[in-house]
Amino acid sequence: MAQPGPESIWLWIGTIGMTLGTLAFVARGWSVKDPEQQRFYIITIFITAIASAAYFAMATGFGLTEVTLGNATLDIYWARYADWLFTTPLLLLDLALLAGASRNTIYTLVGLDVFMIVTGLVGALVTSSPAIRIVWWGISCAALVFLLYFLVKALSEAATQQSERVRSLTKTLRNMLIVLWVAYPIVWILGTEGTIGILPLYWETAAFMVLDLTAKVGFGIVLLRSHSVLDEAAAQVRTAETAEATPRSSAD
Ligand code: RET
Repeated sequence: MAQPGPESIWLWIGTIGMTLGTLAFVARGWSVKDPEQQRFYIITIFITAIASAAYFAMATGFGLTEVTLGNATLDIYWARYADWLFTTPLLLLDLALLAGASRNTIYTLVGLDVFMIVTGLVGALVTSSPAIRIVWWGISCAALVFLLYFLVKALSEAATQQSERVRSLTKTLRNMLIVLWVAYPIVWILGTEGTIGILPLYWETAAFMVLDLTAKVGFGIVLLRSHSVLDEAAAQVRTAETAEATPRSSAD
């Protein structure tokens, strides 16, 4: 098993940050009784709890492997992808539930997301040539572009049924998500995985840690900040569901 180098400082900071985030969300959610609100807490708590375990695994060298490419050896933290595989669909679910998106939208987003992470993992582990790795990166990026397109479309459709406050929260979270998620492939291609070697492993690990903490703990803080907004969102989803379930009158 490969041993983490000096970059482990960032992995420990990530472990602590994710753990504190998890504890804060658990403490805040403990007294929440409304099942619709609990749903957002359950999802968000799992997001940071999974990341906290993944960061601990990376900091202690379990999540690290060496990939040999020609005569170069790359240190690849594969545990990131295990983390993202579960946590990125959960982040999308948080946002989709807030917006009251349809099941088909949720399946599409999660499907594209899983495809994006798995093809990114293949790109990180492939040993045939740097060019092939970059092709996998391109495939993964294409999935991200489709994902963001469907996300923006679904959220703007949902906006018509939302109250002003819920719409503004959805918009803030959507903008955070777009900016942060687009940064990941940039760090990847500039970092160890991209083999171009512009960003050394030490700085790449720091960059991913800041992105992960903002995309998970930061996102969770913004989402769970106001219980009254979450209440409004739940009420809107209930109204939409009732309207869908009510049979049309025979005059239709
Ligand atoms: C990879 C591989 C290269 C191409 C693309 C990628 C996208 C990754 C993303 C990750 C998001 C992670 C989040 C984690 C939360 O803490 C896999 C780096 C497009 C978008 C939000």
